[in-house]
Amino acid sequence: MSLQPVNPRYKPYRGAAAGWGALRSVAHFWLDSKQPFKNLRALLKTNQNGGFDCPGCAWGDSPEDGHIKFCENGAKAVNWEATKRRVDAAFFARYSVSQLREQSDYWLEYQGRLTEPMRYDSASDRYLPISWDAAFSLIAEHLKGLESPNQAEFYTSGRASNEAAFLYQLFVRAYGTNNFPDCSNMCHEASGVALGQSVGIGKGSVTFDDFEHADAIFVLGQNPGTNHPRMLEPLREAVKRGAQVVCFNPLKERGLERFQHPQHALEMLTNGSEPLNTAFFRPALGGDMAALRGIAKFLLQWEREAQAKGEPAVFDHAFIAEHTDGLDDYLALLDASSWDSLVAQSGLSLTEIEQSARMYRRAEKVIICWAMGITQHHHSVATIQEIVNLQLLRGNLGRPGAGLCPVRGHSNVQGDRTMGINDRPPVAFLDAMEKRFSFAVPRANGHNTIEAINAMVRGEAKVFIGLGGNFAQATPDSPRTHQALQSCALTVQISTKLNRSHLTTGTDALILPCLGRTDIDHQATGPQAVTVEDSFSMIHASFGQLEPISAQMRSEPAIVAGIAKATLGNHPVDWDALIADYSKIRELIADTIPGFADFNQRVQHPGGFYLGNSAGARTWKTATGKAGFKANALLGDLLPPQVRESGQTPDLILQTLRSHDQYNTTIYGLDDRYRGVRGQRQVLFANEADIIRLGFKPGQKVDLTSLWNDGVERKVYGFTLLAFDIPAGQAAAYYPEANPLVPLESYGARSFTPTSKFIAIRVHAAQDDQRIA
Ligand SMILES: Nc1nc2c(c(=O)[nH]1)N[C@H]1C(S)=C(S)[C@@H](COP(=O)(O)OP(=O)(O)OC[C@H]3O[C@@H](n4cnc5c(=O)[nH]c(N)nc54)[C@H](O)[C@@H]3O)O[C@H]1N2
Ligand SMILES: Nc1nc2c(c(=O)[nH]1)N[C@H]1C(S)=C(S)[C@@H](COP(=O)(O)OP(=O)(O)OC[C@H]3O[C@@H](n4cnc5c(=O)[nH]c(N)nc54)[C@H](O)[C@@H]3O)O[C@H]1N2
Ligand SMILES: [Mo]
Repeated sequence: MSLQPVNPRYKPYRGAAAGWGALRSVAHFWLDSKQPFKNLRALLKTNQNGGFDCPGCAWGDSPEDGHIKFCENGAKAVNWEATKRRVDAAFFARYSVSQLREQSDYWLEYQGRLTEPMRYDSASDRYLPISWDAAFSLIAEHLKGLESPNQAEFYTSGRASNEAAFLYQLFVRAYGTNNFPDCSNMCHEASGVALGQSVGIGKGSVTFDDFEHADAIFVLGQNPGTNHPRMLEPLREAVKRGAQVVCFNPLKERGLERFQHPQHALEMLTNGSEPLNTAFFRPALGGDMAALRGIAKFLLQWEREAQAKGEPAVFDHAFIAEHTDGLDDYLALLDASSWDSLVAQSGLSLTEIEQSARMYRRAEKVIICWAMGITQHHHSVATIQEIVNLQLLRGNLGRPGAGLCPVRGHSNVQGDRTMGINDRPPVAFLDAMEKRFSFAVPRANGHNTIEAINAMVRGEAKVFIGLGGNFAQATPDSPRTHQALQSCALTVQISTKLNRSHLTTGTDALILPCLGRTDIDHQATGPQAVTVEDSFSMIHASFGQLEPISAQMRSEPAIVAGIAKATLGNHPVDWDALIADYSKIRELIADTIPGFADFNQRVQHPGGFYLGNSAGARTWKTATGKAGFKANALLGDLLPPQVRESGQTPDLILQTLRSHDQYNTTIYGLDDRYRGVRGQRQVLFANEADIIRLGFKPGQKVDLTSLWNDGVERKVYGFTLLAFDIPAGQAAAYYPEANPLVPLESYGARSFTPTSKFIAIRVHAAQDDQRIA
């Protein structure tokens, strides 16, 4: 079946992923930035030595090759940030906050860059200019007035550089709390938790080079064509040299279907494209764990057959004996899992599970990649541990061409965690901070995103500071999150662009405009570089290229230092001296964080340096010193008990995902080219048979409610039904429009990640087509 919306109003996309359509789209955003020529120069510096790290995704680049290392969506991210449009005092004088709240997320960000610090004035319902010093004093006054530092929440979004993140955590811990809710809580948290327990490090084990050696690359729950376009290149190269790319995704995402690379001019001219995947399996939402267990069960069956016949083993017994523990319990669990239950829960047929198991077995070296389709479920930690279990059976870990690859989202989300943005910091990290800076580090766990929202709703947390991001829209259960922010005494957003979080104010509220990756960061000793870490644990420098459009914007490290100095004085460091010269911050990082010795020297190496990965080196920093097979029980029923307790049966199970024209809550445009959607985002993708079964017609407007056992009505209005090639019983809608449907209490076991890919919904005829949520 091809990816074609049945409703004729939506023209399906017939071009290949990337290619001409991508270039047309880039050109559009380029011209729209109002400074196309400057931005072209900037674009050519994306991901180059001496240039800046792309503010798009966290995919790494080959340190060696000479390709131009940007993609369509990276170009959009650059043009979006490097606009000449300004959201300044004059802008805020034109609109009250209530008026701005009426605008769409798309409109808000489109207005341009935030250029000067602003403070909310409730009397006039407007933002008014404030000086930086007065803003810092106001924050300090609030923070010092709290009964306990634990009454403040310090959010981080994953664009913050290592330098900004390190200073931020140093300040917050010196102030006295580990309340670090961050975007990772909603993203790859399950990967960190699962891998930490299984293999002793919460990061991927592979490097870029491994993709050149793998015989099979499994891609689970990820849409690289839109979200990690630069990943398509190594996948395509892999297929060319005969490796298998095996996809598990309920949607036949265009980038995975076929692909042409914009920098291969000849192929583009002939409009050639070739199949990218060599197999495509379409599991039930949340069905991957059962599918993976099924693959492992086949391996076990074949292992026993091989033993009986005296044929070569299927398992890597030497690896298992030397490096792992827990095998027996896991094999017992495989025996105890019935084929019927695995087939029913996976949503795949037994033949499909067997096919994927054969492809897995045939490959000597396997990489498994995954993203949000795996991490945003109730049982994500268990699912990722099942990925590890499978890889351990054949020693597919810690050797060239094999390993684990959680493909990260934000460009420095992995680095922020390395720098200590962590609500559950490891003891060794805290010890190192305490030793180096001589203050009593807070030891109790802090709040993650869910806990922070609850604390604010209950009135226990009173100050919210956001280092980037859009907390109001990225989080689940939007009305409750908005209420949480609004019950604060002070909300502070350190941001590049206007978003709904600025309009969801506490009693007092500040907007602090910061430099982005593309901007030149001038400080006392000259322009500064920052550093980031990609999905492959490569650390590299990033230099802004464009003159900032306002002298009033400050860098993130400078803003953090300003807040810190106003709150703590010159304790535990001389904040101003660090801002004058960021290499001094890197010296502190080198002193406290393993792997960063000689940071300032090593980061000068073209392409950066490799932080190392213990699991990749077959060193297991787990409690037992081994890589663990984890025997997690399969969920009896994917439907959470809280949904069953609601007393209603869901019409559909909804996943929320990204369109091609968005970066998280940043909406670049209203099209989703590869899925054939134009000019709208308020849509519900559903199977045509389901649409008819539920008594509707494609194109009809519907309201959606979600099911939970707490009696709260969660509802969004006026979604257009789109007949789509999607498995029966499933639906999809865009994030963040569908976030009001995600119950705050619906989060992953051990990860606390909202279950954004599994929401039980009911579909109603729209009460009023005009009413848009
Ligand atoms: N251009 C662009 N780039 C981005 C982003 C962006 O918004 N725009 N966001 C960045 C961030 S922060 C992140 S985390 C990443 C996100 O990158 P992705 O994880 O690719 O993002 P999603 O759009 O959430 O897509 C999830 C994919 O998983 C599939 N899926 C959903 N549920 C299941 C399931 O149960 N099983 C399986 N097997 N598949 C499932 C969906 O069909 C979809 O293809 O991208 C990063 N890069
Ligand atoms: N329903 C649902 N919800 C989800 C998801 C989902 O798939 N479904 N995905 C989740 C995931 S994976 C993630 S990572 C989170 C994302 O959550 P966030 O990281 O909080 O959200 P973003 O949309 O990336 O933040 C956009 C804002 O960041 C600011 N910004 C941009 N660049 C910079 C910069 O360089 N510095 C600073 N200080 N600010 C900057 C701009 O003001 C912009 O408006 O959302 C999560 N929420
Ligand atoms: Mo993410």
